[in-house]
Amino acid sequence: MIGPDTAGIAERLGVAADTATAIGQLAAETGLDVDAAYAVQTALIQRRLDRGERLVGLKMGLTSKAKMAQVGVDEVIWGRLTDTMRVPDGGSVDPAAFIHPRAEPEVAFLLDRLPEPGEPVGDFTDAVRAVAPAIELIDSRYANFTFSLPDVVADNASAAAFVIGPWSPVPDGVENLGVVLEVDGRVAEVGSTAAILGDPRRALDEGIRLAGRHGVRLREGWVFLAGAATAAVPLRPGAHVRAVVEKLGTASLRASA
Ligand code: OOG
Ligand code: MG
Repeated sequence: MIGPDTAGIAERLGVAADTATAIGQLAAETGLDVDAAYAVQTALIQRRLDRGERLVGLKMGLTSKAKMAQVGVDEVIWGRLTDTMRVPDGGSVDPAAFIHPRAEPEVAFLLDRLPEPGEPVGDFTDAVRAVAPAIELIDSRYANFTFSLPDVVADNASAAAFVIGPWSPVPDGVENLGVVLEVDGRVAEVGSTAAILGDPRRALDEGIRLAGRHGVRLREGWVFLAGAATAAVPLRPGAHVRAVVEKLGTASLRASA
C-alpha cells in the first residue's frame, strides 16, 4: 500500500502559512491518520529548519475543555516552536501575516534538565527552571478554522507565534492560578490554570510522553507552552492583548493596524 504523500502535504501546509492563504482540510482526502500526521508535522518543521530557523520548544494543544469545545477535537496534541515564532513581550505582530489569527492565554515553563526517556519526571522543580505568563497566537491553515484531529496535528497544532512574559521562580503551586485574557483593556476570557488537565504540570508529563512516542525529546533551555486555559479570541488589527496569570504577572502584544 502506498502511504500518504508526507512531503507533499507538508509543502501545502508550509506554503499556506508562508502566504497566509487558507487551504481545505486534507486528512480525509489523503488518508492521513494521527501517526502519519505527526510525520507531516516533522516535515513541515524541517522545512523551517532548512531555511535557518531553530527549534526552541514545544507547545501542547487542547489540554483544556474550553479549547476542545471551541475546535471540536477532544485529544491532547503537541506541536513545535521555532525561534522566528517568538515575539518580544509587548511587541507587535502584523495580523495580515496570518490567515485568521487568534490569541489565547498560556502558562510557559522554561525547561531544565529532563530525565532520560522512560524515566519518571520526578520533582517538577528539577524539570522546570522558571514559569511565565504567555500568549499564544494560533492560526489554523485550514479554511474557517475547521479541522479533524490528524489535520490539526499535521498543521503543527495551529502554532503561529508566541509571547513570553517575565520568568519567575517556580511557585509553590501552579494548579489553580486565575487567568484573564484582556483585549483593549476589556476582559475577554476568564479561567484558571486548573482547566489545563487539572494541573499544568500534567501537561508537561503528557508532552514528554506524547512527543517521546515520535522520537522527540524535550531539551534543557526549551520553552514549553502547557496549553490555553480558556477559548481563544480573534486578533483584530490594532488590538492590544494582555494575558494576566495570578502570581506570575502579564504578557502582552499588539496587532498592527
Ligand atoms: C489547536 C491548538 C490548540 C491550545 O492551547 O489548546 C492550542 C487550535 O485550537 O487550533 O494551542
Ligand atoms: Mg495554545
